[in-house]
Amino acid sequence: MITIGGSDVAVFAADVHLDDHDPGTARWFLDALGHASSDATHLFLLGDLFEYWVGDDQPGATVDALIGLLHALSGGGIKVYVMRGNRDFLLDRGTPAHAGVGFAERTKALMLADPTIVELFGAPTLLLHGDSLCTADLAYQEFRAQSRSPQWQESFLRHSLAERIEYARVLRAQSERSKAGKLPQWMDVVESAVQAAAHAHGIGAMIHGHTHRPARHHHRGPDGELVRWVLPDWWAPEERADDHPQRGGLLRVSAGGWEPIGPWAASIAAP
Ligand code: LP5
Ligand code: MN
Repeated sequence: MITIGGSDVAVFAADVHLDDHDPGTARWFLDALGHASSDATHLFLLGDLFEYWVGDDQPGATVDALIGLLHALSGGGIKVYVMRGNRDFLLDRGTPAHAGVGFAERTKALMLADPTIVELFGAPTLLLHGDSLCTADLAYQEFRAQSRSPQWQESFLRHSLAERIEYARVLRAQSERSKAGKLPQWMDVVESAVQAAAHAHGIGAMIHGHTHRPARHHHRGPDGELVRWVLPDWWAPEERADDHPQRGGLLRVSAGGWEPIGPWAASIAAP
């Protein structure tokens, strides 16, 4: 088990949705990671780092910049962990024709299973992307089950890069259309799924993203108190109206406590 304690500093982020079409968000996130890395010992990226991921041959200046930064952080002694999300579940799954180096090797990051338990300053803490807790979204859960099967992934990865990018774009558009017809509560976590995960793993804290509803929740369940941190999504495009503030932020955990950093901090009440 990954154990974090003593003078360690762990930093968490999710849902950055990096893409060449949004250089503003990419620059902001890379800057934030650069700053946070001045005293971080562990960095956890909990899914949907990329807008989509079609295989480890995915091209792009933003991809290259992020890979370069993660490689530099790893080289500087920071332990970098990457969990796959629902947009980038193909990270480090290769491509059939890919003789080159995979995502984990290029970044020197460790890929994390979803979910993963870490010991965080004495508290067993469950890390997840968060989509597995959205059990009321039946259409999504069906798609999730299908697209996580190794057979489906293998057959998808056999397509050319151009075809895979086209599929990803079509699916992204379909996802936006399909979300417009869903009730907001279908796209949030389901309390019974949260309680079941806490019970199954015997944890008292949980950190996830995916829902884009940043918060610190306190749940009371049969096994006692559960604190659930929901990380924000990142959004700071260059062409942004002033009445649309940028979204994003990191969660920093040290012996001194849990500290949201960035715009989302203002929305989190003191414990
Ligand atoms: O991502 P977000 O926040 O918009 O919405 C998610 C759910 N949507 C997704 C899809 C991703 O956005 C796109 C993933 C791109 C991956 C690229 C690589 C693989 C390409 C594969 C190409 C076939 O995860 C959305 C949830 C929402 O979170 C909230 O939880 O509601 O779920 C959906 O919109 C899914 C629809 O409800 C059902 C989609 C059925 C799609 C059928 C296509 C089958 C294709 C497979 C056959 C080859
Ligand atoms: Mn997600």
